[in-house]
Amino acid sequence: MVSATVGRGAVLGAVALSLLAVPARATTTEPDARAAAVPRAALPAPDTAGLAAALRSAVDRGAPGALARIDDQGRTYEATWGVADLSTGRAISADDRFRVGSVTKTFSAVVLLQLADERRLALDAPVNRYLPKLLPDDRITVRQVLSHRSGLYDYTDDLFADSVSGFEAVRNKVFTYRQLVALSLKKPRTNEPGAAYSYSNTNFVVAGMLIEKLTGHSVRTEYEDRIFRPLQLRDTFYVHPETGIPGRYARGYLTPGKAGEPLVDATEQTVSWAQSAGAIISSARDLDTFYSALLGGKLLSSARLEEMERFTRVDTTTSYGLGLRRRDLSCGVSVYGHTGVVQGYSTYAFASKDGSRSLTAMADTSNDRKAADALSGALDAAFCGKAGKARRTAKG
Ligand code: HEL
Repeated sequence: MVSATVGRGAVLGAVALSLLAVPARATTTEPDARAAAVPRAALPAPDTAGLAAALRSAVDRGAPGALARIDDQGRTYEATWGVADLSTGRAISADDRFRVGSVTKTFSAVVLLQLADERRLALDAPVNRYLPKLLPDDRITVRQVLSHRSGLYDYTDDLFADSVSGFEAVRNKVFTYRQLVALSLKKPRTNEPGAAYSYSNTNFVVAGMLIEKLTGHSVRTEYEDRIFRPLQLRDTFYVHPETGIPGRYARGYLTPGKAGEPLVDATEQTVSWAQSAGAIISSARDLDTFYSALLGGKLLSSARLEEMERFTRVDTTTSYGLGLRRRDLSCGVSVYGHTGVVQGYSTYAFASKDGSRSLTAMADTSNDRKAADALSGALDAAFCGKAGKARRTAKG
C-alpha cells in the first residue's frame, strides 16, 4: 500500500467563522493479482493531483468539504478536502456516508430491469397496465418513464422554487407516491409521450410505484434483496421516512438562493419528496462497487444492460439511457453513471464502459453551481488522466 499526502486544504464556508486547516490525502492500494489479470480497455492512469485539485476547487468555490474515490481493478485512490461538519471542524473522510440524490434512479432502474429480465415487466407496456388509471394517458410506457420521455411534469420545480423555504416546508413531511404524482398532474405535461427528453423526478416516483406493485414489497426490500446485500454494500441504506443517516457521515449544507445568506444544515430530512427518485444514502466505495458491477454485467442480463445503454442525446456532453447517464469527456472517453443533487450534497458517480474503473466524487453542499462544476473536474482526472488536465489548461 502506498500512501501520499498531497497537501493541506483550507475552507472558509459561509457559516465558518474561522479558517479551518484540514488535511487532504491521496491513498493508493496495490491491485490484487487476480484483478490485475483481467483484461480491459486501456485507460490512462488517473491524475491523482488533478483529483485533489478538483476537490480543492469545489471547496474554494463554497463547499465545506469534498471527497472522491477511484476504484480501478483493485487499486484504490482516495482524496479529500475540507470538512464534514462545520460546527466541529471534523475533516471529511473518503469513507463518510452521504445522501446520493438522483444516483438513486439507477438503483430503481436496475430493479425494474431485473423484473423485465424475469419477464414480470414489459418495458414497452403502458404504465397503466400495471397501475390502472394512474396516468392520464394510456400511451405512456415504462421505457418512456425510465428515459425521461414520458412528458410528466417535474413537481420539484415548484416545491423548490425558493430553495430554503421550499426545503424547510418538506424537510419533515411524509408523502405517499400518489400525492407526489398528483402534484405533477396538476401541471400540463411537457411533451407528448416519447416525443422529447424532459428530466422529471415524477418518472422515478412512478418507477417506485411499479416496483412495489409488481413485487408486493417496499422499494427498500427490493433494493436490499437485489442490490445492497448481493453486492455487500454495507454503507448503503434506504431509510425513508427516517430523517437521519446511520453511522459516520458528512453533514450536508444547502446554499441559499440569496447571496450572503448562511449555509443551511440540511442533513436531517425525510427525503420523502424524492423516495425512489432520490432517497438512497451511500458512500464512495459502495457507489463505485455498484456502477462497476452494473457496467461489468453483474446485475442485469446483457440484453437488459444493452437496453439501459440506449441513449438519448441531452446536450453536447450528456446522454440519458434508462436511469443511466453517459458523459462524453474531453479526452474522448465516455463514462456511465449518474449525478445527484439533494439538499446539502452534490454527487458524481460514473464508471468506464466495462466497469473496470469507477469514480465517485461528492461535495457536501448543493444549489451551488460553481462548486458542482468544479467537482466535475474529478471525472476528467479519474478517466482522462493527465491528458484531461492538459486539455483543460489548453482551453483556459
Ligand atoms: S436535479 C438534477 C439532479 N437530480 C435532480 C434531482 C437529482 N434532485 C432534485 O430534484 C433536487 C431539487 C432541489 C435541489 C435544491 C438544491 O440544490 O439543494 N435546489 C433548489 O432548491 C433550487 N431552487 C438534474 C441536477 C441530477 O443530476 O440528476 O438529484
